[in-house]
Amino acid sequence: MVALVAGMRLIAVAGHGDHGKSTLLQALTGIAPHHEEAGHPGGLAAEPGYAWLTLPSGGRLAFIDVPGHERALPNMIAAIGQVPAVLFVVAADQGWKAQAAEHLAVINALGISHGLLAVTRADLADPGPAMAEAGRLIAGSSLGEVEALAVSAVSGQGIPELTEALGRLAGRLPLPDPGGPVRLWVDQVSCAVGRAGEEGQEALVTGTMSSGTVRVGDELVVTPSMRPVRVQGIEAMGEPVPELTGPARASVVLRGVSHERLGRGMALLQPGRWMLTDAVDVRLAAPARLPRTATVYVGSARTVARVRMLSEKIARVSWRESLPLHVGDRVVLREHGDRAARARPPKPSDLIVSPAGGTQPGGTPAASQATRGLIALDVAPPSLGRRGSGSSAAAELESWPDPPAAAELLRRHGLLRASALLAMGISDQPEPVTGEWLADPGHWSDLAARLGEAVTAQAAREPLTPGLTVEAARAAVGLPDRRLVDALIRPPLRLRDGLVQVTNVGTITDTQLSAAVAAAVKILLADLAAAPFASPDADRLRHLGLDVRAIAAAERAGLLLRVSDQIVLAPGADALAGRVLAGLPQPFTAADARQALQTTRRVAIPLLEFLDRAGVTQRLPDDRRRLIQPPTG
Ligand SMILES: Nc1nc2c(ncn2[C@@H]2O[C@H](COP(=O)(O)OP(=O)(O)OP(=O)(O)O)[C@@H](O)[C@H]2O)c(=O)[nH]1
Ligand SMILES: [Mg+2]
Repeated sequence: MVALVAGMRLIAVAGHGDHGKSTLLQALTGIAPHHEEAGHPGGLAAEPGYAWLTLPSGGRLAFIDVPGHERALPNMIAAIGQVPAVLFVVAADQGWKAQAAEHLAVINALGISHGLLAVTRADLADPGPAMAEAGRLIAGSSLGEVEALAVSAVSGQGIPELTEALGRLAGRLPLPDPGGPVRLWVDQVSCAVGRAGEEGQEALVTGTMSSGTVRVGDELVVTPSMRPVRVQGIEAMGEPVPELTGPARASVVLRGVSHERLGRGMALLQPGRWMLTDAVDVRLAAPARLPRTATVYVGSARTVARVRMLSEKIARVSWRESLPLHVGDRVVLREHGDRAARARPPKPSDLIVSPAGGTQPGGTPAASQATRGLIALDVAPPSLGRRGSGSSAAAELESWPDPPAAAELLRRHGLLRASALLAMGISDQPEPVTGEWLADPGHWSDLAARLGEAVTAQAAREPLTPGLTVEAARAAVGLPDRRLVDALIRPPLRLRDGLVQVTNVGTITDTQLSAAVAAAVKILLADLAAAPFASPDADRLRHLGLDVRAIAAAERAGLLLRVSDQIVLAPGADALAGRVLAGLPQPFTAADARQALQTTRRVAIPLLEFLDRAGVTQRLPDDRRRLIQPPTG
């Protein structure tokens, strides 16, 4: 039994209201899809129903019967979000209708790619025209060309063929991943029938689980509080089961929480596998100009989101709630289409439908709203500061594959804990550089260079006591953990008596640089620490006694960076310049660079030429430049 349930394939049944979805499901499965909250004002089902079927092969299909009424669209999106396949139902005598189009738009936004078309009520009209029209429209969506069948729930025509086609569809679905991260989006909550005296500490929740395995006895956490709860019982396809693997529809009895504290839009999560986020960088499934605010549907939650377009295809979307989201997840965005919504955008209190479920506030005419699909690229995006940083972020994110992998996230974040990357949804990870820390290779060598610079600069400032404590080195490079300093110490750096030192520092300061030159360089570096691109002018150099020979010696010792004969900067100023220029819209002019580096033309031009030679920047025929080797971090 466990094996059979674990092998369940989940299929959503979508289509215009009253076209015969529930009746067809009953004809297929013998089960009248049970709707929890059947008391919808219009007399129509607002909540998803549920039915299941055992195929002759032994495989089992579970169906989510999506409500067709336009006011139930949020519930429809919640129900369909985790489902890998769709049975699209169109009535032969009615043809393609508004809600069918809405459902297809949601399916397309979610990127669902497996489906079947059933043209039902074929006893009432010739199914040909409806099949041709629906087939054509569906082919233009993420479902693509689908197998189409004419059926009648009344005469039984086509039902065996549809069962066979569903079996073939199930065989094409991706295999469930029992080790995937568990997330069950709650859409219905009720009071579990607990043992005497224990009421109030148990709840029965129903929802759709996208992946992973839940077992009786497991501890899960509930969003947004991340309060732990214990799984007391699991029911799937009408029977209690000891464990269940998603995608699946499940009812779970929870211990440790009262049903009054739970509601639609919350999720049950496997501890450690999720992070909560209120901002996400997304790719638009199709390029569009999004409004500044819109409603976003994440699993069974919905919220008003602020949208900042970073390019035609990339946006940062943020909201007030804390929602569990993974890199690669799809969410649905709907624009506030009608006048009423524009005049009064929904307040946060409107957002998540109350635990009682049922109707939603607003009742916005659904047909006037544009539905868009968003693919999460970074669920913990760095803050966007300066102007222009949005466009460089977009340029980077546009180059990411779908779905992004550890390499992309590390390139963007530089350093991440393995547990944080796992909670973002990336389980395929590189070897840590130390302990739990993962690093982007480019950023890591940049950090090693910065540590070397910090140690060398200190040795120049204090030639008699060269060496930084590990904590001072950590702070100088801006590392989040001292263990990273240890991991970065490689020749010529060494750790001696608790100090990070450069092995050859003694020889250089003593023999190659006179005390006077070392002192002069120390003064120069102190100036440059305050204004890294304010190279001293010829007068200042002469005044300090730094002639061409002394500067060359200091450069050999790694104490100065000689950009040209007249321009000297602190070691590492080139990398710093690269990082500053990376923040500019590309390509940029010399004047842009001068301004960003807060320096003069006297310094900016030789520095840019230096960076050109070093392969950091490239000079274009129109004299503008672009960064060809963006520094990481
Ligand atoms: N003649 C005929 N009538 C059908 C057939 N299938 C459904 N009906 C009728 O069509 C009406 C709507 O069927 P439902 O199954 O409730 O439709 P639905 O798509 O589930 O509707 P919502 O749940 O509101 O979205 C009912 O009166 C059914 O009896 C069929 O194959 N032939
Ligand atoms: Mg129905």
